[in-house]
Amino acid sequence: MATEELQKVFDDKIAEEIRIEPKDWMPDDYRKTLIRQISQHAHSEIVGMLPEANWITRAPSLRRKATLLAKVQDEAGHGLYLYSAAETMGITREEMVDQLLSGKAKYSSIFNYPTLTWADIGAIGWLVDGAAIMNQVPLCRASYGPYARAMVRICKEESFHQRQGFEILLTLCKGSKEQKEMAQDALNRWWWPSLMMFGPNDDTSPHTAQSMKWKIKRFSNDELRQKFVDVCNEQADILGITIPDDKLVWNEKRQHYDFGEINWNEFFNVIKGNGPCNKERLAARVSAHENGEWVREAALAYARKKAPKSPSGEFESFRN
Ligand code: FAQ
Repeated sequence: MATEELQKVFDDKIAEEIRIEPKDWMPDDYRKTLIRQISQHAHSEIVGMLPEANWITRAPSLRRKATLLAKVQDEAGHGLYLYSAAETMGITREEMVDQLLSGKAKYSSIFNYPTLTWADIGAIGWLVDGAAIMNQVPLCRASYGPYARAMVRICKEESFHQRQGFEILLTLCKGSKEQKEMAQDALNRWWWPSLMMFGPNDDTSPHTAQSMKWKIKRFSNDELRQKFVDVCNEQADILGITIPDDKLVWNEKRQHYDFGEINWNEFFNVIKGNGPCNKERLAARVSAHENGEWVREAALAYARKKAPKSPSGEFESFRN
């Protein structure tokens, strides 16, 4: 088929809400955009384990420890489904990992902030997973099949994460004066970075318009950010803590909350690599990759040999 005909088949599928699948023809830029977005998303899930993993050994009870451990493990799983979805577009896992470890690839700005207290773990669940859900539920309807399908499970798991975070904060807010202050302090530090997760304003976002035409994105960055602000305000009231924005006010005419200006200098500085923890996060990933060398070698050696029958035999084959 000529390129124009292939393009028409693709355009018709997008118009009729028929999913694009890996073996289908697609424009180069559609492929490029999806590889960029899905791989950045996968890297975010992987780097996103670090701020919370920081609290696994210090969680205040066995129940909290087990829940946090499971949550961090879920994020690793999300990274793996997403790397697999990106691989269906023709990029290899090694290329993506190289892009992350060399500092070339982006990952979400939010994971470059430190987790200073236990309340930060509550704030991450409530706000960061909350923002992730707001952004990712529409991605379950993205036009590219493998990405959309991966998002279904991811969103279900993120919903549990959001609730466990809210419950951590609710417990703190019902506790002592110091615990409530800790929750307020976490909200003060995580609120604005959470709003930045949705990306630049629509008029400065280079990718939104085209991604919406391709039905990868179903809502713009500003639309999703607004929905998030609207729901969080009510949830902060239930917690009894205050969102740190004196411009946050209900606008009867718009039927939405107005809110203050985001510090975009801070955002662009963080995504350029100069946030509070960028260097630490990348160093942790590089070190994990280097320390995992023997696992990759062993897995490869195992895959090259025939699988031995007994579990003890498996270890033998790793050593040989
Ligand atoms: N941080 O034109 P746009 C999670 C970049 S997962 C860093 O608006 P687009 C789960 C953008 O890549 C969180 N960079 O671009 C979890 C582009 O750069 P490029 C991640 C950002 O793609 C919870 C440039 O700015 N979620 O939280 C950010 O149309 C708890 C221009 O931006 C996803 O990845 C940012 N915040 O829209 C894990 C969801 N925002 O490539 C652990 C899927 C923008 O031109 C613990 N992704 N940039 O150099 C998306 O929905 C979109 O990619 C957006 C950006 C909305 C993030």
